[in-house]
Amino acid sequence: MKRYLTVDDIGDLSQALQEAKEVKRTPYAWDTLGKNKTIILIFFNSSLRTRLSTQKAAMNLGMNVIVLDVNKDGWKLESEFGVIMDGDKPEHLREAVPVIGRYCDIIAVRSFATFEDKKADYEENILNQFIEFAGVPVISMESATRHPLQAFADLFTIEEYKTKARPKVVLTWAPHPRALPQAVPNSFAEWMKKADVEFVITHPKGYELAPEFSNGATIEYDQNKAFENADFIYAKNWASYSEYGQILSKDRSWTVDEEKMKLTNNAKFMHCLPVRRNMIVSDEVIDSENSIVIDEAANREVSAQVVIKRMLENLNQD
Ligand code: AN0
Ligand code: CP
Repeated sequence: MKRYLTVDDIGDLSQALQEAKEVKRTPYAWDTLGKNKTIILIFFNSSLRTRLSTQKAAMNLGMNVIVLDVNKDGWKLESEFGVIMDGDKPEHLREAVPVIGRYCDIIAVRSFATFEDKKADYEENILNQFIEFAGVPVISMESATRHPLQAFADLFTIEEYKTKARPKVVLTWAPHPRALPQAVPNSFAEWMKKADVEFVITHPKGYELAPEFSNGATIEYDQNKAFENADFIYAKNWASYSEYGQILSKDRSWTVDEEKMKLTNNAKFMHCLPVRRNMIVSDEVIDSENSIVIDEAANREVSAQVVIKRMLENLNQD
């Protein structure tokens, strides 16, 4: 594996899930695979889970780990081409990325959508410069349009908890005070459409995901109807795609609460975290026995380890 950006990079899903199971059972079975290999985790945005789980996964494989918070350390990095660099950014990605690639064997990067320019976000302007100029494998730790380590962990968690062959999985929009990216729901949709699940997305009008992600999924605008018979409720806020980056609603009737969970088939509650209580989900639901958010977050270590392990196996072959 040379890059990990979308669901296509993982290949066969059942094989990936099998590998995840093995990694979870014996995390230290490959603890010399990464000897004398270095991974850098570069953050343009905040993180708790991604930073810790990816670092832990790399350490399980015996790697050296460097973490760079671009907003605190290093120079501010320019990403536009052809600009006169007379502003606050002293260095361009065009130099910084290949330099980092000389020190490290794998680069993992987090760079959220800016919501300033829909085209630049959906063309993955920053991530693509890493892929083009790094000279080493690149892992997305959430890009402008996708969060593939999260979606892999989510599918693995569903696999662990499902009680029937083809569970009903509902992705529901929920209110939030700030404009959040579409990366998490985009990736979740991308993965669920490939998995053996009945997949339904519910959101208010105006919150349609980009067609490349929503095509093939069932869209149900009535949240109560969507919840009927659900086995998994996956809550997430995102800002509008059509009115790009706008908050069109903060309607708290979309908050996942006990009344709504009663409509389901005793569904498990999932969220990628961080979550705002009593905006996205009520205290009662997230604190209930049906909430699996902590196990879901724990599985981030597993998905990261499968991806890094595959990259190391590939590097060792070269
Ligand atoms: C981010 C998002 O919605 O994309 C990260 C989630 C993993 N969330 C926030 O910024 C609160
Ligand atoms: N779920 C997730 O990616 O969390 P962090 O933003 O804390 O990394």
